[in-house]
Amino acid sequence: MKEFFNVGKINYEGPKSNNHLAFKYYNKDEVILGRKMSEHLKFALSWWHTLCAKGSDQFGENTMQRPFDKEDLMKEAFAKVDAAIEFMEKLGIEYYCFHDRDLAPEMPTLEESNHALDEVSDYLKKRLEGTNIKCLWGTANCFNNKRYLAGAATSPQSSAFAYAAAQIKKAMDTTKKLGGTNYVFWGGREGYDTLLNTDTKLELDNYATMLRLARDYKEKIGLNAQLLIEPKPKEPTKHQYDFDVQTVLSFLYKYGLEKDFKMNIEANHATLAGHNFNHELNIARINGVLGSIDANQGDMLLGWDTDQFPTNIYDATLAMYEVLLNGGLGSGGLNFDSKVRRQSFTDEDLFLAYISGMDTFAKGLRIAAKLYEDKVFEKFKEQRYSSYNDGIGKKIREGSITLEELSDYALKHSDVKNESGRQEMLELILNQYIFNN
Ligand code: XLS
Ligand code: CA
Ligand code: CA
Repeated sequence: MKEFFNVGKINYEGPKSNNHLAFKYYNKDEVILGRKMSEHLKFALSWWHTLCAKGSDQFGENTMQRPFDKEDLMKEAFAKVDAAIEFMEKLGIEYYCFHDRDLAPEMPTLEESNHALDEVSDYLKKRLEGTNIKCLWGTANCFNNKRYLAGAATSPQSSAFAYAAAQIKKAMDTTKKLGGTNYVFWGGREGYDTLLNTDTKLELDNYATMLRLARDYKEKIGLNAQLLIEPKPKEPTKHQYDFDVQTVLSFLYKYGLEKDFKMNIEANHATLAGHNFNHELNIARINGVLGSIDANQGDMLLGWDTDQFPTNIYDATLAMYEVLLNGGLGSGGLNFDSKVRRQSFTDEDLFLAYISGMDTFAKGLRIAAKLYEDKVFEKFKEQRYSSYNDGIGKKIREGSITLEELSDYALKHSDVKNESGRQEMLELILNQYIFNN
């Protein structure tokens, strides 16, 4: 088969290498904390940003021409399958994620769109036989078409709700066919811009109904995949309903869906919500819903979701630290929901971006593993909260205390002895681990 990319296989050459087209930290078979790096870091290619993004933005046209571009959109869809496999094999990426409409184009009717998706996914399935490439997750694009201008599951139009349901059904069938281990719900346009025209109660009830229907359908067809919700606070709507992990959690509990969904945490969405990436991972972890990661980063000077390849070593370290504390990501992985910048229009830029992102997380894993082994922060926290280990503290921890008892205690012990939180020391230690590992 003819090659699309004029770049060879990307190998691990170690930290001293000056070859940009080589890994410095990602050494897939190297064992860290008893598992191969490739098992800790199940990197996934995003079909949309990698194969479909062409560099256009709100102000300008496409800047990228790809070797698989074709006049005929179906021919292009098949060529993208071949190009994606070549790209993943060259980089040693073992997973991919897709929206229904990235795999195959939207056609004039739903029936034709379904048929197109069947054809391309059949081809993808066949082409993947004998490779070690797998589907991390599938999803439905229920936000692009103008029928979804006011949302899909939260649209004021019941026919839009029904159309979205049909797309989700088909995307779940396709995910099952491709052996996907997760299925994602990103809120798309599930939110609103003004309360003057919005019935939030009905919209949220309907959103829960859609999720319930999807959960039931998953059971019915035996789709063996974790359902994931991807929180995001704003964009495209001003108020997205899935604001952050805590908001989504209370929504799931309210509607009795908390056992059925975990979360796909995106770094850039965390910061848009005014949180750190590791805050969102942490809150998901302690609530048992850390499912998968969208490994990108934003630009703090821009107020929108820039979906850049991750290069921030602090974020990657602290993210991998949470992943290690979580005991891994189970069926989840690290999806590069990332696109090259508009001015980086060559195919080589695409390779460099992935290498850089994979190396950033590999280095983050290496540092996090050391922190984890040495229990640096955990030991400090243990000491910091030790007043809850016995006496009155133990009773508080166990919830076996009354306000009267606490009042009696405080009357006798009014001398609260605080200890330094030692933030500067901990940051200094974190830096030492980053510098030395
Ligand atoms: C957009 C989302 C999207 C989801 C999949 O902000 O991150 O890419 O991951 O629909
Ligand atoms: Ca995003
Ligand atoms: Ca994403």
